[in-house]
Formats: sequence, structure tokens, C-alpha cells
Amino acid sequence: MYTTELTKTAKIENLEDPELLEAFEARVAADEFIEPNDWMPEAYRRTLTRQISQHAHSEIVGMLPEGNWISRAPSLRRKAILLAKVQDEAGHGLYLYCAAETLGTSREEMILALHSGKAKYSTIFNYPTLTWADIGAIGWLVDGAAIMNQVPLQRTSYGPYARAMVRICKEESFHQRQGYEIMIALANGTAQQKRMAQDALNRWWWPSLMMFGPPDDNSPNTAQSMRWRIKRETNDELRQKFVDISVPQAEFLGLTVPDPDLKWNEAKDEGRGGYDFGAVDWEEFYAVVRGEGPVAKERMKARRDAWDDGAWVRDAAAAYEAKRQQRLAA
Ligand code: FAQ
Repeated sequence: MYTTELTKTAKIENLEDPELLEAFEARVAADEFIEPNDWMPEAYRRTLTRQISQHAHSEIVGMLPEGNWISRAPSLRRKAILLAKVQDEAGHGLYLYCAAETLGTSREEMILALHSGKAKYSTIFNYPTLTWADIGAIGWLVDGAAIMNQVPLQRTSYGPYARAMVRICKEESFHQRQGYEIMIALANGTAQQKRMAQDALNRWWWPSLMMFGPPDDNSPNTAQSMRWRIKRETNDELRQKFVDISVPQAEFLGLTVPDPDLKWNEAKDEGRGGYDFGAVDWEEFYAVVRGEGPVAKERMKARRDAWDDGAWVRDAAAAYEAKRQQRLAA
């Protein structure tokens, strides 16, 4: 079971002015956005900083699996599209770091937390991209899961996070389509291409379901984040929606979802229907969260190396700024 900082901050909460707290809760309940200079409980600030920075780290680490294929894309058209997609992910990371910084933690602190292993990033990016079909599967399933999770976040209670999500969701939707289009081409290609597409689906399906986080009854943050309207839907609700939308897409491709327990259930969701699906391997999920994913070490090394290699750029920018200030003061 996960421990969380929230229990600690609950104690701080008791010291906070009850009137301010009540006014804050009322604003959240009225669906007003909370802005950076507004009063907010420390636990709200802390859990938002945690979630937004984890999200930013995921976007940046998430450039690596696909970046690996830019030089090997099968055509100029595919290369141009993939290049644009990976650049978009960098942009998402930057908007999100900016949104998190408005809560009072510097970007450098957040990045150091990632590099020291203290801060998390999405489990999904700890799996390797073995073939070109993986690029299709990532766009279709990983960006598809990201959109499912992020569309409701456009109505999250913290203004800067909600506004960042609007643009991010538009771009993610292009990413999802480019991935699905790769899958269509492969699924309708040669027997070998179809096998590659099926193999990619086999490997990315379960890790994509894990992206939504642990089951609700084992998710320490969900209840409070739902009350504060940081999260608008729970992990299990979003996972179910993702399965319901993705299974017909797999059928359209003529591919098989690697889950023998997958079955349409007419009675589900108050008669609207939905898929029953097999058990996610939560042992695997927690192992990957602990940093034991198949390519976790390579991912972190790549990020640390990029930070070290970029030191001269940061130094040059800081020196330029110092000179500029000197000139202004003279
Ligand atoms: N991986 O109590 P909960 C993308 C941690 S962006 C690693 O349920 P919460 C775009 C969680 O932090 C993908 N850790 O937590 C793209 C918590 O740890 P803590 C990222 C995970 O926050 C596509 C603990 O487990 N998206 O893909 C994961 O209420 C292609 C307990 O969990 C976002 O970050 C996980 N999968 O719910 C880029 C969306 N799940 O800190 C490139 C925003 C849970 O208590 C290429 N984030 N944990 O020790 C969220 O919606 C939420 O933070 C959840 C987790 C749903 C991820």
C-alpha cells in the first residue's frame, strides 16, 4: 500500500484558518477556478504540485521511446509527423512545468526531484519501443489513454493546469490519430506487418491500462482529489471508458486484444453496457513505479545526461542575463 504526504499535511490543515478553508471549499464546489495568488490549503498546493510535476516529467521522459525512432521512420512523411509529435510532447512538458511553478516550486527543484528518483513519472515510458509498430501503438493507445485522462482535467479546479490542458488535449488528439493511422497501414499491409501490429498491441495493451493508476480502492489520492475537483473522474472510471472505446478500434483493425476475459456486458453501467476485462497485473505496476521497469535505468540516464550536456546553455543564459542587468544598472 502506498504512503502519501497527505496524511502529514492533514495535520497542517487543522492549523489553517477555518474561514479561509470554508471559502476555498465553497469556491471549488461552485466550479470556480483557483488561481496562483488565491489562498489555498497547503495539502491542495502540495498534491497539485505532485500531480502536475509528475505529468510534466512524463511528457519529457515520454519523448524518449518515440524519439528513438525518428531517424528510422519508414518515410519522409512519417519522419516529419513523428518529429512534430515528439516536439509537441516537449511543449507539453514546458507548459506543465510553468503551471507547476505557479504553485511555488522552481523548475530546477522539480527536475532535481526527477533525477534523484524522488519524483515519479508515468510507468508507461519504462517499456522499450522494439519495432515501428510500437510507434503506432503508442499513438493509438498511450496518447489515447492520455486524452481519456486529460479531457476531464480541462475542468480541473486549478486555473493554470486547466488552461494548459486545453491546448495539450488538441495536440494529443492529433497524436492519437497519427498512431491509429500507422496501425491501419500495418494491419492492412503484408502478413508480416500485421504480425508486427498484433505484437505491438500485445505488449502495449496492459501497460496502457496501468497508466490510469491503481484501482480506486487502493488509490490514496483519489478521494481527496475528487473532493477538491483536481480529478474529475476516478482511475477506474477512466480505465473502463478507455477499454470501451479501444476494443472496437482493435476490432476495426482486425487485431485481437490480449485479454481472454474481455467480454461485452450489456448490464454494465446501469444498462448502458461496457466491457468486463481481466485483472491488471498490479505487481508489475508497482514494480515499475519503484523504478524496476524494463528500460527505467536507460530512461533516467538519458534525462540526467541531457541535463548535464545542457549545463553550458544554462550557464550562458545566466551569464547573458547577469550582463544585461549590469548594463541596465549602469
Ligand atoms: N505511473 O493515488 P493515485 C502522456 C502513483 S502523459 C507512475 O491514484 P493520483 C502523454 C501516483 O503518483 C502521462 N506513477 O495517484 C504522452 C501516486 O504516487 P504518490 C501522464 C503512478 O495522482 C503520450 C501513487 O501512484 N499523465 O502519456 C501512476 O491521484 C505519449 C498512487 O496513485 C498524467 O500524469 C503511473 N501510471 O492519480 C507523452 C496525467 N499512477 O505521489 C509522450 C495527470 C499512479 O502518492 C508520448 N495525472 N501513480 O507517491 C493524473 O491524472 C494522476 O496523477 C494519475 C494518478 C491518474 C496518474
